[in-house]
Amino acid sequence: MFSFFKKKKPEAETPAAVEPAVAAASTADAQAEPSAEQPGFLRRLFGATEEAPAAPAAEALTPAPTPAQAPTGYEGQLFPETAERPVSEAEAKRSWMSRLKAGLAKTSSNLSLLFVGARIDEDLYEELESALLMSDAGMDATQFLLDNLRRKVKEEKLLDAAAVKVALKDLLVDLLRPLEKPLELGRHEPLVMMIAGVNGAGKTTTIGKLAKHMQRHDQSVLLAAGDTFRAAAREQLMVWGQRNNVTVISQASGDPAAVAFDAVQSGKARGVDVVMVDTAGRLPTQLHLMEELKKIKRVIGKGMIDAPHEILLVIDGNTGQNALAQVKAFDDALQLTGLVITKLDGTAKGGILAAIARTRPVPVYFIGVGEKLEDLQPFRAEEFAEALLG
Ligand SMILES: Nc1nc2c(ncn2[C@@H]2O[C@H](COP(=O)(O)OP(=O)(O)OP(=O)(O)O)[C@@H](O)[C@H]2O)c(=O)[nH]1
Ligand SMILES: [Mg+2]
Repeated sequence: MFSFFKKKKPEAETPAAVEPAVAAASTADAQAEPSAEQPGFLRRLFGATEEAPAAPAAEALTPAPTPAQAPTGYEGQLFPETAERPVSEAEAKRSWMSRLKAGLAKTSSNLSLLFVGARIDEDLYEELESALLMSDAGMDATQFLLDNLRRKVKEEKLLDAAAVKVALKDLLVDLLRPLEKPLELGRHEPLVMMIAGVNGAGKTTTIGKLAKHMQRHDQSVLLAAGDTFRAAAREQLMVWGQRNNVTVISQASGDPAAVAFDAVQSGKARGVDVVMVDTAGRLPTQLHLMEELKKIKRVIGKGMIDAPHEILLVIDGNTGQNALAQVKAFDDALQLTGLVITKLDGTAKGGILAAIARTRPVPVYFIGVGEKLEDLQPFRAEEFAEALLG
């Protein structure tokens, strides 16, 4: 599922030091990007299906030093390991669809059951309206879907409930399709990603999962422990980084912007493919903390022109309509490039994606339906609609 075009990696550079390196690389050098004409330039896409997943990268970055006192309770696991057995693309897709369906079962049962033996009348539209609103699709998306459904039913003279259900699914695919966008790797060396969101949304776990997916695809990754607010957060990432051979840049200084800057410099010096900057959870109403995020972004830009290249907002899929306020506030503050929606497993609020599509269509790069590595996958409108109304 997580396959993409690969390019031949340049000579591996194994860093000698484990200390966060603050390299004095000239920004002009670091900014030299491969041009589209260069034969070696390859667009590597997450979510493309051209190639099977590759073996993990042979060369490893120096792991982070062990914290003097590793905290108990984390045991280095940001998420439980899955069995690392090779699976075929078709098998991976089948298993993802079944987990997506299971995860969205609460949202989908409220919708799908309405169609069982139903007559196409006003009652059905009313029930559909309630079910969509209950799934947190919001007034606007609900109205939009129902208006179009009524028109389609009339135009296509649909008479049975199953056909109406298919029509609704098609409309949902059309609505959600603009949110579908693969994460494109290899555009910058390194590709710098900043990850933000409210407390407990799943930011750190998502970073861990993405790092593992990327490593499996021959990408070298460096993490910045930018959550300097919770001491445990830094340790959590460091222990995890050590276990998984991922360098984690961390500072005791408590300034997340400085950590992010160091990580970008270090990423450039070490020639890593991806730098991911974790940040502390915060509410959009905590204005000083939103200012802090802007500062982190600005300072990353000082480390590398045009960086951060990706600014992701992680949203808890259980949040419901408040997720919209989060998208708006974080987008206004940071100009988001993408969303990750976690914890769609077990929620009855999967309709939130429809609301996002109508009100603030920031691309959804990944959705999460569980705590395992394989439970985070690229978002595809067709699969999502199929899981809800298939
Ligand atoms: N069920 C489920 N749990 C998830 C998913 N993604 C993350 N979690 C869990 O959510 C909890 C919080 O995750 P974190 O990654 O620590 O969240 P965070 O946003 O970094 O939290 P703070 O740093 O405290 O703001 C953890 O227990 C994760 O395992 C998901 O898709 N499904
Ligand atoms: Mg965190």
